[in-house]
Amino acid sequence: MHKERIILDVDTGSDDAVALVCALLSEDIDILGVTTVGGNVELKNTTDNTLRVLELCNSCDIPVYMGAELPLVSTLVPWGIQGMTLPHREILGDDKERVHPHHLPLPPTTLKANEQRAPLWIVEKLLQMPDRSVTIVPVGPQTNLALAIRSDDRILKKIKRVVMMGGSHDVYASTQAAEFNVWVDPEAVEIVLSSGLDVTMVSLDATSNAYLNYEQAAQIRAIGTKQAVFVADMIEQRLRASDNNLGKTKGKIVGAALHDPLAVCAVVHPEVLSEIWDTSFHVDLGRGYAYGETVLGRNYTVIRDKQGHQVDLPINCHYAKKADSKVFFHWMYDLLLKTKE
Ligand SMILES: [Ca+2]
Repeated sequence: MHKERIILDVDTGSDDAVALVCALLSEDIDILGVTTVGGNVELKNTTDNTLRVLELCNSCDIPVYMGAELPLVSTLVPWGIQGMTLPHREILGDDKERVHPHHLPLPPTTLKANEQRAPLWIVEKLLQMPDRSVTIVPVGPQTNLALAIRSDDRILKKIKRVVMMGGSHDVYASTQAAEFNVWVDPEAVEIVLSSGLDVTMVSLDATSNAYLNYEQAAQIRAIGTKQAVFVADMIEQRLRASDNNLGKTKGKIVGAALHDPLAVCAVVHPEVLSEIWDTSFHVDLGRGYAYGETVLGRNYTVIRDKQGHQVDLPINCHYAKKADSKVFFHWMYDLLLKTKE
């Protein structure tokens, strides 16, 4: 059976951890390697957390490569909010209360990341691969992919497509305008969106639309394996971290979005996504209130070619606005059920 060859780029992270578990369990996916980036927590933690998840899934043979700790540009202005926040992620509170614990509640591991750094490995690995054969799945800031593209643009023809978790159109996000993964490294995402690659954006709108609840967490927990119990723990941790929860009914929290595994699901089950706009999105790089916003290319701005004819903005992504939470949950549940075998 044809497997999707992927490189999973993570900032693990509670939902990255679930994305990893699902990707490792899926028989439809062949993971060439996992690359880590600073984001939800610092790079040393995202890497350690990633290795712990690999051990949980008995997948110690999957190579892990550490990537970029800091974004390309956004922290360079000392008074910029990214510059004040991102280098100081350790002070943000107790692990049990956080949406993203510094240390996942898994045993420490002796597994180590490879010596080679992620952007260099991405270039080296992709150049060995057939054309259009690898899907890149970034579910954190896209610094590693942007650095790889800028290092050697011959990799572009090796990439089949990018299925990213990030961007938003309507749903509230890290700032008044920006979704977290794009907000951390806006320039990196713009490099990817401008690269000509086939990009599917699994947006915050879509992931927020496919939230999971306590009942579903209990169903997963009842499977009883260590992987299922861990995933249930992560869902419940996100449900408890109330300030990041969605799906409130009469003020009561009924659901929590698990953003990153939805992107993995979309790689092998594209039908989980709906309201897909083939359109033009670009990232605001202006360092004002909208810095890091994914801006929809409406036809308000008239662009003319050299002959004066109006031209449409080129389509640069498939933007998924909605997702089916039932398809998403059953995919995850069925994968975890296999851990009983
Ligand atoms: Ca993430």
